[in-house]
Amino acid sequence: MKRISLTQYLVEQQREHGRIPAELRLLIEIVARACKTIAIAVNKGALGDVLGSAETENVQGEVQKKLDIISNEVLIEANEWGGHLAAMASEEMDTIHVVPHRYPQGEYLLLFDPLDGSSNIDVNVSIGTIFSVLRKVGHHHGRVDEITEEDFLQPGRAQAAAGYCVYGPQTTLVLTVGEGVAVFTLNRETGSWMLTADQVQIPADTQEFAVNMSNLRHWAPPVRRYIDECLAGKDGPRGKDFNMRWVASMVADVHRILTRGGVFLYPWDQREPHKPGKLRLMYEANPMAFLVEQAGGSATNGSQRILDIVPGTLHERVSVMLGSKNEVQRVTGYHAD
Ligand code: P6P
Repeated sequence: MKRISLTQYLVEQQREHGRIPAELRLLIEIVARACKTIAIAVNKGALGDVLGSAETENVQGEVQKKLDIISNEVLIEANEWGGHLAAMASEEMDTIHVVPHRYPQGEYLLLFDPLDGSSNIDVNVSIGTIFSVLRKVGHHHGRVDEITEEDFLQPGRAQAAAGYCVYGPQTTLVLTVGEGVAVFTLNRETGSWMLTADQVQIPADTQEFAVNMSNLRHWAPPVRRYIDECLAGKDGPRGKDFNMRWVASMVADVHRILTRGGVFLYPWDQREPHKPGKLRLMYEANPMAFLVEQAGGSATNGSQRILDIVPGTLHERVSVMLGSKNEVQRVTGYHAD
């Protein structure tokens, strides 16, 4: 494949499909550049003053790592001035961040988990940035600060773009604007994102599941049945053996599934029955579901397509089953039984 840069890819996509207007192209390029800055901070590890806890808590009540805060600030500062955005939302911020009056406002809303997989930062396991792009809907007249949290509460099928960056052995940016999934690898000599895969497809079948098995006793029966059948192997109802992977970094687990297939489960469990799941809908499940569906896979919460869920609040959680279409349909079907 001829290696083209992210910029050339975006310009050619706009020329061919008209789905990347200038403001969206600017947004994507700015987020991609911010991910490069985050990658540099992450790669410093113990050599930079970036590891360990920041001794603060986020809206989820989770202790924040220094890199969580650094990554969040990088994304806010990179996106404030461009005139492409009206507001931003982040796992690390209680409320939305409206673009300050001193800058022009644009049509897009950007949501992100600036550094997902924080529990892996200090032990040098792949982590990542997840982002989702929505359009400002409705009509706002007059003052810019009319943008409210309500404007963000759109179902995932409304996304204009979604992607993630994996800070791993390679630094990889994965992106969709609704025309399939493209993968870019960072060329560290030139600092350019170079196209290394396009129109990624997830195999419909798999023999690999990703789940945190230590929660087994807390799962609802349909999930328990699905995993038990995988564990029963070729002599069981599935007639084939399964392998398991669990990186505990969603971007790493999803990237493996986009690369070679698999099914990822973070289901509801009875530990905190009032919570529908652990993962956040707006800036984890929705962008990943958009990417997975664009690559021919499926993503449900056990009963409905994740991209159809109408959000009630910005930081709401959701049960997640995503990946190889036939496996997601099977485990979702067990919920209907
Ligand atoms: P557990 C990381 O903290 C995260 O939000 C996802 O990236 C990951 O899939 C999940 O939580 C891991 O959760 O309970 O296995 O540590």
